[in-house]
Amino acid sequence: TLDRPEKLNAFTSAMLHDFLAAVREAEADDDVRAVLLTGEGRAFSAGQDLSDPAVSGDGADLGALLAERYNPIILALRTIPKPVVVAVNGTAAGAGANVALAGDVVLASRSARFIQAFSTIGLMPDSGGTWILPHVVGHARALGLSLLGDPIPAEQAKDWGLIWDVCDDDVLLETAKEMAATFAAGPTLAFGAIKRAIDAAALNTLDEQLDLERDTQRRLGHSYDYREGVAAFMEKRQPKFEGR
Ligand code: T3D
Repeated sequence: TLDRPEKLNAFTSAMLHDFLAAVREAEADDDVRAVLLTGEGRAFSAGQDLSDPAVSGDGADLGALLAERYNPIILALRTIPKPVVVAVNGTAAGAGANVALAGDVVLASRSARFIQAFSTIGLMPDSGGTWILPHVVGHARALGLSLLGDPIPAEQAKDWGLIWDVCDDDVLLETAKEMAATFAAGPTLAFGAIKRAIDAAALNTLDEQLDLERDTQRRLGHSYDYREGVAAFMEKRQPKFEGR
């Protein structure tokens, strides 16, 4: 949980450091089989803390900030081979929006809004924004969102395919927790393979993607969870997946 509600969970350097450490810890711990990311208070995150002299002072090197903090977080969220559920509990602006969009299943409260706030302070979208936006909403909408920097409500984000679903504010967290718990009891190796394949499809040719499916499915075919899934189906019972 991003927990700096009095500043709308704007990212400080320490928060970004801890965030990356937490995702890496979740990846390394075999007992962790799903991740749930949310924010405390009325915002998910207002992005980079603009009051930090390291980013707003003379000679600030924003490239270094991205290289050392944001880019590793985006890559860690995209490559952790476990489902990442994001519960966007309110405003998600700037890097806060793009960190949220790096999740696998993004749920948003009805009152949430997404803002590519970068151009309003003289920047361009970062934290993967210029990659994910054209991929998921297309060229025209990616440019409109990025150039105008206007907030878009959760419902519109869903209609545009930017997020998975919208929930009433009072049930968002419960819904997200249930989803994360369902994932945590699921076939973890298959989930990791699905993430990797869907992401790879953005760059692969059909030939390459078919090869990836062949090789990955071969590996999954030797997993305990596949044997259990088939046995459960044949025995007309619920599978008990173990993530191996
Ligand atoms: O720059 C680099 O280092 C490179 C990396 C960039 C990545 C980025 O994320 S760039 C984009 C940074 N974020 C923004 O530009 C958004 C700035 N915030 C806003 O535009 C507004 O706060 C919101 C639209 C998100 C919400 O507006 P509102 O009216 O609901 O709340 P508020 O009153 O503006 O904010 C509440 C408090 O949070 C306020 O503090 P105060 O006055 O009560 O003490 C405000 O200053 C603080 N806050 C909000 N966003 C940030 C912030 N403080 C520091 N940094 C913020 N980004």
